This record gives sequence, C-alpha cells and structure tokens, in this order.
Amino acid sequence: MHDLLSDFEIEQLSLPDADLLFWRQVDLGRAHDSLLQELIVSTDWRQEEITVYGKSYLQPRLSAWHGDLSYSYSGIRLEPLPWTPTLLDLKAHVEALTGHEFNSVLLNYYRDQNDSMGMHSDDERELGPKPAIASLSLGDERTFLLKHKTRKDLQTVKLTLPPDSLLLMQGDTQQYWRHGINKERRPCGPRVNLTFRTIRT
Ligand SMILES: O=C(O)CCC(=O)C(=O)O
Ligand SMILES: [Mn+2]
Repeated sequence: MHDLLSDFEIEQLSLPDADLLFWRQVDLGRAHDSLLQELIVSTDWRQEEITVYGKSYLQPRLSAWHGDLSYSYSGIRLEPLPWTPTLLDLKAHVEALTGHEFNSVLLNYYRDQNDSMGMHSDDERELGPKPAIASLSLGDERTFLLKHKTRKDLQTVKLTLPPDSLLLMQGDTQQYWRHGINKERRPCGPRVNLTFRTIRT
C-alpha cells in the first residue's frame, strides 16, 4: 500500500554531487528484534580476508553475499548464497519503497563497537554507472560517514542510521563520495546492515 504519509517520511539529503534519499523508519511488516535475531542466527557469516595495496587483512566485521551473481571487490570474489524467503521478502519491501529492482544483497554484521567498515565507494565495474544501492539498517544505531573525494572545503557528513532505516544512494553519489562506518567509543550492540545492489553482466 502506498499512502501519503510515507512520502513525507522520505528525506532528500542535500549534498553536492550526490543523490541520497533517507527513510528514517520503514515498515518491514515484521517485528524488528525477531528479524534481527533471525538474520544473526541463520546467516552463513564469513570474515573475509581482503587485500588492499598488497597487504592482507581480515575484515573487521562479518559478511554474507546472497543473490543471483558473484561479486568481486578488494581482491576477493564472493560466490552467491541463494536467496532465502526472508531476504526475498526484505528485497520486495525495499524495491517497493525505492522503485528500484535489485538482484543481490551484501549483508554486514557489526558485532559490537569494534566492528567497522573503511571509507570506500561502491564503484566496481559490475555495478555499472550511477548505481542505485539501498542500505537497510537493523540493530543498534551507528554513524554513517560521507566524505567528498575531491572537495576539501566540504566537511565529513555524519548520518545516524537507526534501526529500520533505509538509505538509498544513487546518481553520482559513488563517483564523488566515499562512505564508511567507524568504530565507536561507546559500547554498541549488534547491527546488521543489508545493501541491496544490482550486478550487471
Ligand atoms: O553498514 C553500512 O551502513 C554501510 C555498508 C556499506 O557501505 C557496504 O556494504 O558497502
Ligand atoms: Mn558501501
């Protein structure tokens, strides 16, 4: 169902060279905590070893790649796990809200305040030009950082991502901005983030 209220709950974040839409609270048709627990318990989480500038690191978080096609980044190749009923249901909700279709999802599990994601752009060739990436957050809120790649006059933007929020990055966003999640000093509970993407062949 599409009602007027949900339109007012979308915020357009006005940043130069970016196209960002933010839903502070979406209705996924499920109780938040049981969904979070289900994803934590039943996902086949891995801690990937990535290679950056010739050095190997274990990623400071767990992840899982589901969908129709494999995905390569930072020297690793992820073979897809199959869609589950829960992930297909979440994909349908996210597609209805954003008006985009997706064929893959990367799940990230930040176990506590020490888990993080370095600053990066989702600009791999197989995502195509101007990719739409829909990022759904469950669990403890964390701060999402956005930094322009070349405009030194622009400060780092901080966006709090609460549980059940949805951030759509599209248009030029990946070309001009990096984003990431820092460790936190305060204790944090678990957070699961799902980034829905379309891999092009
Ligand atoms: O956890 C987040 O909010 C960011 C995830 C992200 O940037 C990614 O998976 O590429
Ligand atoms: Mn990203």
